[in-house]
Amino acid sequence: MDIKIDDEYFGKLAQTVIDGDDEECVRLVNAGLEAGVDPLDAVEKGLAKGINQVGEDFGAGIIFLPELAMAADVMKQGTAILDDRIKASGAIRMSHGKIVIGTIKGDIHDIGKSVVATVLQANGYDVVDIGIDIAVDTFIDAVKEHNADALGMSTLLTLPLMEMGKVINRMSDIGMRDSVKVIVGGCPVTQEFADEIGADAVGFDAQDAVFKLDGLLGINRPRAGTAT
Ligand code: B12
Repeated sequence: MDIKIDDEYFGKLAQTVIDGDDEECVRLVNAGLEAGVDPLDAVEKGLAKGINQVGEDFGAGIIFLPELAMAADVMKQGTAILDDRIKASGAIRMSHGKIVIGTIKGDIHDIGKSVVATVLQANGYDVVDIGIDIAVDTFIDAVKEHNADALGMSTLLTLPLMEMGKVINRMSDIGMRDSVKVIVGGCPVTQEFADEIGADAVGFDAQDAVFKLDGLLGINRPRAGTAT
């Protein structure tokens, strides 16, 4: 089937993420690639628009957790195909910086952290998602190994909150703190708590994570609702 690569195509691609329709997403991505779509455009003009919309709708209480998780999954399936194509073609994906992200020790909540990781990736960051229940030393080792510009830590639980402070203290002890920005998030994480443990920023949702990380790393981009 012939597909025309135009605004309508990108709009349909975005809509598959909003609808949580993985089959249609994969079909449209593959059909687009056959028709010669630039995989970067498919991510940035299509899938990213969809997940950004979903993030806003979730923040506004228009959609709920199941839709959000489904959208993140669809986005991941689409970007996996496109990332493979980008790597295979040797194209260099624009990167605003590299962030290691994980959920702290004692906490297995994965969804919010993964949504943040996906949206950061869709917005031009190299994201290394090291998973859940991550110990202090594992965070430190991953930042070193990937030479990351930033570290993101997530938790939804009150009990292990101080694990975040321990990671930051360890970073200071080994002389890593000045060269790596730290952003924290998750429902019990307040601005006051972030200040107390010496984090650089707290992100209250995925859009806010992009906004705050952009600020920390000096990235300027047009914002929704502002003239482009
Ligand atoms: C789904 C869920 C689960 C699932 C998790 C599935 C998964 N794969 O992640 C399951 C069922 C496994 C689970 C288990 C538990 N859960 Co639970 N869970 C939830 C629930 C209902 C939703 C969490 C969620 O996914 N929200 C949707 C995402 C998108 O939102 P989010 O996580 O807040 O993330 C957003 C922001 O916070 C921010 N963000 C998040 N991380 C980061 C990181 C960075 C760097 C940045 C910038 C931003 C950022 O951006 C995200 C996107 O918008 C919450 C209640 C709630 N409404 O939050 C309880 C909740 C978090 N769970 C709770 C509890 C107690 C538990 C258990 C301990 C229960 C038990 N007794 O076993 C266990 C945890 C065991 C453990 N060791 O971790 C409590 C926590 C209470 C507390 N303050 O400590 C809550 C609040 C429920 C409650 N009201 O009691 N849970």
